[in-house]
Amino acid sequence: MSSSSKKPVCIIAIGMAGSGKSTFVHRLSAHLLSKSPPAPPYLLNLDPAVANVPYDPNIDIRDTVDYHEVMKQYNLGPNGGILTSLNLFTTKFDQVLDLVEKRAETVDYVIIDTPGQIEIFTWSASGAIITDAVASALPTVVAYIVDTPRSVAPATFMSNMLYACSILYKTKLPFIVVFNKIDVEPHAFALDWMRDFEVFQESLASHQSTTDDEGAPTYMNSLMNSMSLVLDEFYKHLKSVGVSSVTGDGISEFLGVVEASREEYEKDYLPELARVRAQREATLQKRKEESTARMLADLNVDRARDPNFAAQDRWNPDGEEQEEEDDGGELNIIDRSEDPWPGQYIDLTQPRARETTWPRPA
Ligand SMILES: Nc1nc2c(ncn2[C@@H]2O[C@H](COP(=O)(O)OP(=O)(O)OP(=O)(O)O)[C@@H](O)[C@H]2O)c(=O)[nH]1
Ligand SMILES: [Mg+2]
Repeated sequence: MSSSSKKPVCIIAIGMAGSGKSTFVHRLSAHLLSKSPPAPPYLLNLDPAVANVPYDPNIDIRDTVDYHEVMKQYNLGPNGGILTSLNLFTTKFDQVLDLVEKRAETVDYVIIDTPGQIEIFTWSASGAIITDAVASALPTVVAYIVDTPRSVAPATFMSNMLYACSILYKTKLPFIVVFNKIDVEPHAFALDWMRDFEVFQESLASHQSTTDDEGAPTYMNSLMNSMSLVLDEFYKHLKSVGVSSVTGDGISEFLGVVEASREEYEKDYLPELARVRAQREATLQKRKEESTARMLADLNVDRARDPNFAAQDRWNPDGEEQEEEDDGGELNIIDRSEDPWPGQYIDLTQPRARETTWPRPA
């Protein structure tokens, strides 16, 4: 793949807790490093609560926010702590984007690993801000990681797919369903279910607890039958691929799908982004004009009522105080590839185990 002319693709790994997001990011990174010549990706870890990540991130939220300290100071539980840490990190995300953009010429992939609790990223303001910011800067795809062995029950499969559906419609980004852990459970059953909803309904009917004591379909069964029809439409907008983050199976195929998704981003997402932006600008401009017109009308009424005051009501440029200028703020997002980084801090009491020794991007 050419790295000079094209912008890098950003892959956001999202998925249920334990579905294998971090392992997938690690496998993808190892795959890219093993290419000839090696194509090291730019890796971002957004999980503040993870003890060890199996890869060496270029930007790590843990370098900026101390999750335990956030929990203590704001008196929060684990999920509130992760959410607040992510919110705090998001306030500095412009710096992250600057660092990523600096690498845009030299990397082919920017890969983002998200926190274990899926809703913290997908249903929070900061998750939306991060996704939108990245997607406006780079071609972006969502890799929705599914724990295949845990999705063999039709009900679990369907709830996972409904979640995927909600993320697709929320982000509107190219979407790849990654059936992970196929070394344990091949994903052929999932493909069959997605291809033909009748096959899914048959599996549903033969599965336990879909009928009550009298043999009538349960409410759950009827609901899922109807939902499978809804999802049938959703499946048409999806690309899916089976991988094993442990053996590396399917990773090349995944990268092929990412390349196709880049085209989809350029063809569908970018024009839509431009349209929404233009619409927002037009609405804003209209509102500005309306409020200016209203203000001028009010001013004219006031001046007509009190002509003496109107004569004094003039702007005096000498009376204005100089506003203090913002110094731009210091840089406090750390790019680990630039060693040593400003404000480097090493907690000697808690050495961080970094087992992998992948060379960091030059
Ligand atoms: N057999 C097998 N195990 C896997 C695979 N991918 C991940 N795992 C295992 O699944 C478990 C969870 O993997 P993680 O990568 O930590 O999952 P995660 O989604 O990042 O987890 P959280 O961030 O805590 O939500 C680990 O024990 C992994 O070894 C796979 O392809 N095959
Ligand atoms: Mg993880």
